[in-house]
Amino acid sequence: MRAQSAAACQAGLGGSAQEAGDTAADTAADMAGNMAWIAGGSFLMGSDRHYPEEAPAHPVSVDGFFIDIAPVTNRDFARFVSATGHVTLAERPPRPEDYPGADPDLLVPGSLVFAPPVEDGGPRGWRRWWRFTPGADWRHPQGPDSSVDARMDHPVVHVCHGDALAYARWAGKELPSEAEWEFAARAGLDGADYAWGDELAPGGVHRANTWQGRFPVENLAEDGHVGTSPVSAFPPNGFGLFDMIGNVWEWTDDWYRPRHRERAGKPCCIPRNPRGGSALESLDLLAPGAASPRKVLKGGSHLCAPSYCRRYRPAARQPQTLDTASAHIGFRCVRRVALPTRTS
Ligand SMILES: [Ca+2]
Repeated sequence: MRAQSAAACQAGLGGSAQEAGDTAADTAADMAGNMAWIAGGSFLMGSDRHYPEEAPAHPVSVDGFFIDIAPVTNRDFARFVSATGHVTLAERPPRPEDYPGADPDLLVPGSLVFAPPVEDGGPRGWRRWWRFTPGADWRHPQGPDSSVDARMDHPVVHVCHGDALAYARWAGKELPSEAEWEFAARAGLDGADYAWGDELAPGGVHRANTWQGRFPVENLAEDGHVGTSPVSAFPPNGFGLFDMIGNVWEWTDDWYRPRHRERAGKPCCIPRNPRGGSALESLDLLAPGAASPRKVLKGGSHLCAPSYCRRYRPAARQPQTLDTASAHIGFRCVRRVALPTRTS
């Protein structure tokens, strides 16, 4: 994936106190207008009906939290970059010492861009359609000759986990846990396959930006969008949240583990605010090269197709190394608040 280390990515973290102060007023505005309050509750997390990494479905509970009503857009991210001077991982040259043995020609700033193969040989792995593209970054999502001028309301992409975390800290927010994200996406439809019910396109109407046609060679765009879409292009879910499903995958701050934990045997023992696995558990020891810890992505993207990757569902999840940026990964933020408890 991205030819740079997680350590290098993380080195870009952490807005200064001044940065945080600069955004206080904006953050207050976000709290009022661009975030939604999700009252806490219990729900069935995961699914036993789809991919094995989603199992077992198990009850958990989460406390209430605020969440962005839409993914962070290019307009939002531009404001962050303007205020902080943040340089994303994709814009920085990788350090050779982080990638011993790497082809020097690949140690240049860039990111992964989707490049559909011409021939239909059937899906045989992501390297067939993802291309490391020098000069691709959040301002140039398709490569150096592209721009976001006409995409300011689209979700920002080509952001690694550290870039997302830096934005969240600047905004006085955090990245969601997987449980928070999934609870918000389900919007009370406990156990449903989709964020809007049990039918992918009820009445033939698409409810999210996904892929129609034979992936990866035929993109029929029956939902109206070939690539990413404006974050308000599709109806919100029952909690008023846009784009929880499709358009771009979203970073969470939970370490990936290949299965959920087993169901609690008693109602008393339902996990409250669960937080995924550990960095060690998240390693893919079968991957070529050095193993790198991975966080959970949620929501699927415009590249998820019924014929290839049915991950346009709240329960779906995917691991991603911290230093990976690509044309279909973005994020949104949460804000956790401690509410007073009744003492009388
Ligand atoms: Ca589409």
